[in-house]
Amino acid sequence: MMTPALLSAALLLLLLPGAPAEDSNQTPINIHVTNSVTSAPKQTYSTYVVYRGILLGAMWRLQDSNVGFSFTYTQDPNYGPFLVSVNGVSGCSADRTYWELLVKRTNETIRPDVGIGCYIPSANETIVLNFNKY
Ligand code: B12
Repeated sequence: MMTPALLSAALLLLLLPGAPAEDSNQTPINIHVTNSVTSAPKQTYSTYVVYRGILLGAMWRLQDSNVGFSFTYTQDPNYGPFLVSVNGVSGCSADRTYWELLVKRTNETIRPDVGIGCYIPSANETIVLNFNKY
C-alpha cells in the first residue's frame, strides 16, 4: 500500500514537464535555404519530423504553415522525389543548376546520398537546401 506522501510524489512526477523528445513524437530540425550561384541571403526556418519521419514530411509541414517557404518536386521513377524549386527559384538543366541537399551536424557537413523523400533527419540537424551548379 502507498503512503499518501509516496502517492503525491508519484503524481507530481507524472505531472512534471520535460518528457523526452521521442515521447512527444517531434524531432526538431532547422532548414536553411542558401544560394551558391547568386549569393542571395540565407533564409532560415524551424520545423520538425515525426519519429523516423522523412525530410519531405517536414518540408510539407513548413509549406503548410505559411511562413514563406515553398517548394516543388518531380517524381523520378527510380529515386523518388527530385527537388526542383525552393521559394520560387528553379533548377534548370540548360543552366546546369539544381537544388543540392546538405546536412549540417555539430562538427561536419555531409551531402546525403539520398534525396528529400528518403532522408530521415536526426534531432537538431540543419538541413541546407543549396542552389548550386553541377
Ligand atoms: C547526374 C546525376 C545528378 C545530376 C542530375 C542532373 C542532370 N541533368 O544530369 C544532379 C547534379 C542534379 C544530381 C543531383 C542529386 N543527386 Co544525383 N546522380 C546523378 C548520377 C551521377 C547520374 C544520373 C544519370 O544521368 N543517369 C542516366 C540518365 C539517362 O538516367 P535518368 O533516369 O534520366 O537520370 C536522371 C535521374 O538520375 C535524376 N537524378 C539524379 N540524381 C537524382 C537524385 C534523386 C534523389 C532523384 C529523385 C533523381 C535524381 O536526374 C537524372 C537526369 O535527369 C547518379 C549516379 C549514377 N551513376 O546513376 C546520381 C544519383 C542518382 N544521385 C543521387 C543523389 C543522392 C543526388 C542528390 C540528392 C545529391 C544531394 N545530396 O544533393 C541530388 C538531388 C537533389 C534534389 N534536387 O532532389 C543518388 C540517388 C540515390 C537515391 N537512392 O536516392 C545517385 C544514385 C548517386 C549516389 N549517391 O549513389 N544528380
